[in-house]
Amino acid sequence: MQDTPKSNRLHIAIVGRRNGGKSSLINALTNQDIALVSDIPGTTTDPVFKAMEILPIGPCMIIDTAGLDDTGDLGELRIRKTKEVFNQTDLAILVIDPLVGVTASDIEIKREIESRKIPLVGVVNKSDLVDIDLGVMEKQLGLALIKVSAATGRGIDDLKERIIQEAPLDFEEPYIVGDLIRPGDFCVLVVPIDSAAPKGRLILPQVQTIRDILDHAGVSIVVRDTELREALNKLAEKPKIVITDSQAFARVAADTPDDVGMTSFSILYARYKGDLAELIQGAKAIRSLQPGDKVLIAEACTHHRQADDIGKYQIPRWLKQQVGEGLDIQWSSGMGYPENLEEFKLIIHCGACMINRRQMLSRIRMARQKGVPIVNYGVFLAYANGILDRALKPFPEADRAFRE
Ligand SMILES: Nc1nc2c(ncn2[C@@H]2O[C@H](COP(=O)(O)OP(=O)(O)OP(=O)(O)O)[C@@H](O)[C@H]2O)c(=O)[nH]1
Ligand code: SF4
Ligand SMILES: [Mg+2]
Repeated sequence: MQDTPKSNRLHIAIVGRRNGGKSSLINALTNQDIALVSDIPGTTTDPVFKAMEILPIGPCMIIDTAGLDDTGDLGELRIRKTKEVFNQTDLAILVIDPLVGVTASDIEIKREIESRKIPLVGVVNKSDLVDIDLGVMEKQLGLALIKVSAATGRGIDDLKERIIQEAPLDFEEPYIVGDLIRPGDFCVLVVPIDSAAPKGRLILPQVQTIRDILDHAGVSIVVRDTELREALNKLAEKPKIVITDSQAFARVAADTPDDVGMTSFSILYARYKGDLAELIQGAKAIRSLQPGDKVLIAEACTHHRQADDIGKYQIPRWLKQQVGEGLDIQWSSGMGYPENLEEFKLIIHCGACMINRRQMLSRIRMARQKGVPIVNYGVFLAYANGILDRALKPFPEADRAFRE
């Protein structure tokens, strides 16, 4: 698995004949005009990858593909490229064009997908144009089909429902750090033992990260920030990654050589629990905050507050330094958000250690629905310390989202 880093996003490939409405279906699924549509067969010529959130499925990578009935040498090349896409497909949607019916190329591609054990959802598109006898087509293809219309939106909710049912289970359980390391790699975990550290134990994100490193045959070296430099000097081999508590970010960044990957537990958790690329958008929104704006600091549980609690004191202090006194900061804790979410200019969410990924994704989704950018503590602190740039290097997709 170490050779095929797995993204948190569900990779959905849309395949089928030319002109069947594959690109139109992507636009219908995402409610956006992102894929190029035209009535000329062969409009999409190469696989096109788009990272996006499909409500209510969550973060996905949609892969638009060229039609599989393409002719000539160029056609063959396109078909080969489309088949290569299957190497990174978690789920495929086969689009049947009822104006043409089920064809040999539909049957061939269905067999190809099944032989690769990729979950497959079949749809008959353009149901607004013709009367479709689903039973006959299902028999010809040997696959259950859903009637949809990319043009009118009919059946799109059924399709989403089916995608959720068919999505592989491990989509729910991405790695913490296991996809970034190879067996034997050294991972240095920096855990400051200060007044904020609980007595006699490590906290859950630290423990789970160690477990994930063990599961992937990596080597964990756990040190305080004060011993980091010495530990790095003594190691015979450069570590693959240094993972630090957010609070020690600046010091750890200074002690870690530039060519060693470095990130924080909170950023690993933003990725593990939610959608890092989406939380990066929230970090960017910090820049445009103005006096008078409302900011929500949302925590997923009602934990005991420390003397210099991040949510209660540290983040508000930093915001006030940057934006001035007039910022209207409000807090929420526990399972819900306030009713008036749309009034906020930014939501700053905790690390979500007490809730699962689906719950955190749904909180991100709610924020998005209300048009409010959301960031979490880890991403926020990295941004505030001016080292988000560095902490995102191990994650190319999020890094791109930050720089765009
Ligand atoms: N009436 C109707 N037209 C549709 C529907 N879906 C797609 N079309 C039309 O069918 C044509 C082809 O749509 P595309 O989405 O470009 O099809 P495609 O499968 O991506 O085609 P290629 O990229 O050429 O392989 C366009 O003219 C669309 O407007 C639908 O549900 N109903
Ligand atoms: S990170 Fe969130 S869920 Fe975890 S203890 Fe803090 S407030 Fe609770
Ligand atoms: Mg197309």
